[in-house]
Amino acid sequence: MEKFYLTTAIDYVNGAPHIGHAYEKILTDIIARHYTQRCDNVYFLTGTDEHGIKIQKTAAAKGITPKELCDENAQKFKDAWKALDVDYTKFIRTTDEDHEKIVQHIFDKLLKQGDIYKHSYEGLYCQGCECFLNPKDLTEDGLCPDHLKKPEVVKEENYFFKLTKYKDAIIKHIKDHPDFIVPEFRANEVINQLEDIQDISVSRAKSNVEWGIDVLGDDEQSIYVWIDALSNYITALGYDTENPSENFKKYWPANVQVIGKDILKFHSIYWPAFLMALDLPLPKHILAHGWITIDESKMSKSLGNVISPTSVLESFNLEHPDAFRYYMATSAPCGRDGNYSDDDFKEKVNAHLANSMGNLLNRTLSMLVKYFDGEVKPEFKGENPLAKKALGTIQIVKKHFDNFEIAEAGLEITSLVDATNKYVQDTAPWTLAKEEKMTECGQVLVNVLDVMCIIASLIYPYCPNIASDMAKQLSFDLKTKLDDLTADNIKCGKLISKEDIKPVFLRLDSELADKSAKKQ
Ligand code: ME8
Repeated sequence: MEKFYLTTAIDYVNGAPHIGHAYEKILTDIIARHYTQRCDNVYFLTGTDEHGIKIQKTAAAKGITPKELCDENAQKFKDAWKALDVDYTKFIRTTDEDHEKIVQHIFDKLLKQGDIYKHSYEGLYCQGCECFLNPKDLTEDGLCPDHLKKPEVVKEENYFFKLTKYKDAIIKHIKDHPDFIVPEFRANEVINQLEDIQDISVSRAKSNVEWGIDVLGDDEQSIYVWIDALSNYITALGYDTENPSENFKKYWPANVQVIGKDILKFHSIYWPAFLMALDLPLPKHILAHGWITIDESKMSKSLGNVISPTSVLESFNLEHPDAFRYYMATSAPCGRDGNYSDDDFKEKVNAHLANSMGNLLNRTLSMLVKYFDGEVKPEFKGENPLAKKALGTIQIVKKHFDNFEIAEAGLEITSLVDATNKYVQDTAPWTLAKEEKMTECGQVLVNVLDVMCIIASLIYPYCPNIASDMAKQLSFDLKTKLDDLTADNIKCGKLISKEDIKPVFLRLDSELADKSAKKQ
């Protein structure tokens, strides 16, 4: 694998990040970190979507300029991703000057080649979706089905993109590439939506929406959000209509574009059509994840249950985000909705990270110190009955990642931890020591520690801090690529002293912090 380019959706900056946004960024970061274990050139793009009527109105209501609102909130997203160890390569803002300039070139090119045309239009506009809705998609009461708000009637002369021209080609692409839309069950939804697709408005009258990128040579129109927002995936790499950068040539097409199920239509219909019009290849996969609910209900400002990701870290006094990352990524299979609850979070991470994985390492190293003064002797090395399962797990995890089954891969790692724990239970090294079968006892401990290196490596994308603490105590190089891992990872000689053994994850036993402290 020569390169791996992956992107997230870019978030609207009319508010602060919540754990739904965090879920997506964590998932993508986990995929990115996994592929750094398989290839040297991983490029991970995220950012913020800063134009449009919603931002304009929110800023006006706060009595600040849209740019001030964007600056303030974009920083909150960056801060949150830092706290969650989301290690992106680039953070793009759609108000970046070079992005704006390239979007103008893209628009101009499509206009000149006839894919964009001017047209007078009356339609139902939903601000929540930032798009015109088809009357047949509204609820019985005439509301937007996603935002449960009545769309506005908008009559304007706008520029339109000839989406209908690309309909057949998109349907063919989806049918010819069953893994283009992940999970596959969503492809049918998209095909149905394509059936009655119409040309789409790609600009707004400046008199209505001022906060947007200007259309070159037309003072009265600004480029409307989706063509601006979607282009970020190529402008960030330095695409330009005339002279695309080396970086662009190296990384495009994206290997996977991670988005929420609510914006799948834009990514699997509009985006492929724009790319086809620009004569560019389509991304390999669009991964549509599910939505995160809180205590089984939809997160919403009106319900007052919107949770910020950093407040979860604070209320549990977590020194790093690993437990939250692990929980979010394994809470539900990728394309399905997941749920966050404080109790479930505490129970799962205590069970998986503290009791099973953390304790296993701690106990094993403690026995090595107790019986052998922390020394690995050459006679402790030999055939490892856990090797087959451990090496097999690496292959299964890789396969899950290739299918973007991130939760399933996480559970596979837990299953290796369980099998290793069972091995310790069955072989009872403490009994072997009591019976003075010291070589056998040492063999069991080293077998376990060899597997712990594999576990550290596999858990790294989910829990980079815990993995690094594990690797340190095992004198194992976490940068080892997955394909270079063997079942023989522990070196002979003194491995560790008593004072260097430290638990990699402490149980969350404290009383749950006052939940209201977490509400935004
Ligand atoms: O849609 N659970 O921005 P956005 C899981 N700017 N994911 C959620 C979620 C939840 N409760 N709520 C939101 C936009 N998301 C556009 C995208 S891309 C070129 C432009 C996800 O801030 C949502 O599905 O409304 C989307 O993928 C991302 O957060 C940003 O949502």
